[in-house]
Amino acid sequence: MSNRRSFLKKTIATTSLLLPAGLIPAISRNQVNEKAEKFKPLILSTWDHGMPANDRAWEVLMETGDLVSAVEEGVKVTELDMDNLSVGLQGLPDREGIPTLDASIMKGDGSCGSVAFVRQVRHPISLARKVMEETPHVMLAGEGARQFAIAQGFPMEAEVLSPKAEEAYRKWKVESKYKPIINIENHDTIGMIALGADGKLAGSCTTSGLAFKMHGRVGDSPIIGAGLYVDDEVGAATATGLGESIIRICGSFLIVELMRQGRSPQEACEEAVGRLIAKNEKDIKDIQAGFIAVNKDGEYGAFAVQKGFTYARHQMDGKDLLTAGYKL
Ligand code: SD4
Repeated sequence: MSNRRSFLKKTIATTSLLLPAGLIPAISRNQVNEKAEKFKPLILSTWDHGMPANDRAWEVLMETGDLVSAVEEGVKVTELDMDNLSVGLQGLPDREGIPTLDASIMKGDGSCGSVAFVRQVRHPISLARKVMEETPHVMLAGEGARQFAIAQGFPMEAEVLSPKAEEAYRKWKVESKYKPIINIENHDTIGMIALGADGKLAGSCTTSGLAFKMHGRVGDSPIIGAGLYVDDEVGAATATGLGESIIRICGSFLIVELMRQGRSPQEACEEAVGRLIAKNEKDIKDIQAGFIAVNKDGEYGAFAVQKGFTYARHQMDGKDLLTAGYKL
């Protein structure tokens, strides 16, 4: 048996506090169609910080019915969270000591916008939305993205490290290994995907990227198809973890395409993780990468290379924090 297949046979740890165990993956397509209404709206986000982000997104969705504003405002909570060292300007800097941010936003009709390697912008997700709505482009990077932010009236923040980032950077500099850190503790990007009551989808993703990365390094999060992909006809997916490994398999696009071919979100996430493992076998022990996905019927799923991947769900019947991943 191939490594990947034997790997796939290992136990999947998936828990749900509110839905009967196994309900979502076990449900047939027709049953889902009948029950779809019950599952909408649905908001999913990566990691524990997905809980407060989902709360805010839910609030915005209930107040305005605007899915794009919901996924933007939701992840803005994380961009401001001083305890999060992987998102926002308080995140861990690159090896020159400069925080640089990546973000993307996408609607199910194919509209999308992203910013990469951007400095001094408190809310890169809002800048990504401006790229989507105010320019003929999809992606702006570096100084051009910053200039666009200034032109759009975004305040420029001073480039001062947050106290936690400063301390971590000082410690890292003692050895300053010229190798991006890819260990499994160092990932906290927020990716959020949402299914509206009208069956439309949207998603957002924002990160400060890998800690102590090379200056100019861009991860998966701002790359449409890698860190985020949304298609109203099928579903949505987003990623967290080592961006290089996710880009290599066009992770989020792959998951949406697998769902288009009939896989459930859970099956699609597992297949994507299997492919990621196959393409990154040499370093896989040190890599964490995880995906969450939803289809337009309101089924959802998640999977990760390593254990310890959490994601947050918010629906009419309540909210919970779930876990997914191999038991390694
Ligand atoms: C990146 N995917 O830049 C991001 C990092 C990440 O939690 O997910 N951190 O590679």
